[in-house]
Amino acid sequence: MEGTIIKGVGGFYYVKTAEGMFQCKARGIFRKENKTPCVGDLVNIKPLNEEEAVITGIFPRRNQFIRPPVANVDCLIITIAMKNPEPDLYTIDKFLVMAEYHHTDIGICLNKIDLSGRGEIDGFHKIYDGIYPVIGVSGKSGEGVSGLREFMSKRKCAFAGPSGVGKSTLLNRLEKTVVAETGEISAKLQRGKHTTRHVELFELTGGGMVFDTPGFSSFELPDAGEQELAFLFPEMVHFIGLCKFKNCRHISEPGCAIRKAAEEGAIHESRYGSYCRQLKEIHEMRKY
Ligand SMILES: Nc1nc2c(ncn2[C@@H]2O[C@H](COP(=O)(O)OP(=O)(O)O)[C@@H](O)[C@H]2O)c(=O)[nH]1
Ligand SMILES: [Mg+2]
Ligand SMILES: [Zn+2]
Repeated sequence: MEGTIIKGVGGFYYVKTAEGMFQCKARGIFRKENKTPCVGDLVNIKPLNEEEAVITGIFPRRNQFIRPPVANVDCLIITIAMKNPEPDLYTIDKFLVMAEYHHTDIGICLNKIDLSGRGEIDGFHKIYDGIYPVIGVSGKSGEGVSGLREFMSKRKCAFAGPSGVGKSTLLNRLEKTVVAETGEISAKLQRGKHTTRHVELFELTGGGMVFDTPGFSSFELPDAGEQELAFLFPEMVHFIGLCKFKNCRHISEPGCAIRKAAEEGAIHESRYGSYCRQLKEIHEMRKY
């Protein structure tokens, strides 16, 4: 029987199947093979009775994250707030690179549109339209949430983004059975409190599933080489082969097609700026 691991607690895995939920132990051999079942895994189970089963196999994963420990994320929804906290383009682009690195589908969710004007929202569309879907919502008023729900249907999604942008609030809006705590932003620190501690996968009423996690980090720079970074910016990919030098890093090399595209506006300057800054960070990190 096949199912999906939706929760792991105290050595037990909760596996949702067409026949209902099973509380499972993992087959002993996994430990020997250094395999650990993970929330999001598609697994084979062998029922012992109507409620208990043994996980006998783990299907190959689309991707796997260490922090939070989840697998098979189909789509990462990079969430930012229009205000409070102020959006930071470099942080957004780092989350996007992290998502690309894990081969997920990607959407950008602009939350708290109740706090901003049309002009600010359009500014994000100017940068990201044609690269990623941009969905404006208000977790507070509910505006745009039906569009978000539609975007999330048919796949396993997770929200990623800085604290305080409203990820838990949106989770609560989407599905009544999800009970993520929302934290008021601490006035002093201007960042949300960490309130979600476990990892769990919930079904959405409109189809699809959503991971509730303590949060994804944008800080783990991909352990990609400097040459690979441009491949994680989709709008740069088709220029890469056009550079004069094969090992071009797209900074100051003569005949660089990417820098030229940025100068001509075919690649947005803020995206090219994020690329250069992240390349530098990777370079600095590799020095040690
Ligand atoms: N004005 C406004 N506030 C929001 C919205 N969504 C969330 N908030 C508030 O932002 C704060 C942080 O939300 P939370 O969901 O805990 O953020 P998280 O850290 O990303 O999970 C809370 O005080 C929410 O009430 C929104 O759409 N508009
Ligand atoms: Mg939260
Ligand atoms: Zn180049």
